Amino acid sequence: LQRTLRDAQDPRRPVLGSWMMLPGAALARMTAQMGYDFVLVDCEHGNIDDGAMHAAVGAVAAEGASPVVRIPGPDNVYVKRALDSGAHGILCPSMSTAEEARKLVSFAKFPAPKKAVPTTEGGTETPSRHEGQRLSGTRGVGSPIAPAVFRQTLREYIRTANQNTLIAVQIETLEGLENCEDIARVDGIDMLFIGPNDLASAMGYPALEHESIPEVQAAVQRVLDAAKNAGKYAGMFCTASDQVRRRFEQGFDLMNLGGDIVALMEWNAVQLEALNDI
Ligand code: 3PY
Repeated sequence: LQRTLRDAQDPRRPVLGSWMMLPGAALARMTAQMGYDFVLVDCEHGNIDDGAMHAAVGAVAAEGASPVVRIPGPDNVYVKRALDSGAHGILCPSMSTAEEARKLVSFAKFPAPKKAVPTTEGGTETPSRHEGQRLSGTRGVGSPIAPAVFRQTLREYIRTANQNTLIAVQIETLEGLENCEDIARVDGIDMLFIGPNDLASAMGYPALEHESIPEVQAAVQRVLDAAKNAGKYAGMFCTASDQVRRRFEQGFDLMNLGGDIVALMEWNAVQLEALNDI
């Protein structure tokens, strides 16, 4: 079952992850060992600071799963810290416009080299040998940590990271919904990921009731269609296996199956309830 995001492209089954909101390398390692394709390290709403993010990313990758960091917002510093920790991908909350999405891509991609460089054999190496050529941005070079997480040399990492790291953006605001087709078409945006609780809130409904509200479900379908029409992946926040099954059948590619807090709270609630009579 265990695969990383990079090779998890079998359309017959969803790409599955777990949502990590609590800090700890041991927790990250144990979650990855469950057989998930990815572990989402939540630095937006989770209790995960920069050091804990580094620890979680390293532990998840060491187990052969993909660490994906949800950054707090579309800020260059957050993108840099997450990718430099070795994240295989980033998830950016509340993406609102195509312009903002283009900036995010630029923060996340190394500049593609344009000029040939002399080689030791006396020839020149042309930029076309650089795999990251198609996408280009302003990401600074420097972290030795990300290459180590990818088990690459720094040179290999710089050549391949633009292609190998996934950029997912959350559609969960009214502006984002209105612009989701344009956002999906931005080169370098790989996935639209729905935050259904925030989307329902933004539409004027109670967040947790999103599953039963037709208008929210129509918006979910619109975002899914926007992603698919642009040839991009679609992801959905889920808290249970039946939701994952339904969303996969609807056409979503990637889902989380709850996460640490959901597991902790639900297991305790069920077990405590079972003892209510004594
Ligand atoms: C949402 O449901 O709004 C999310 O962003 C998941 O945390």
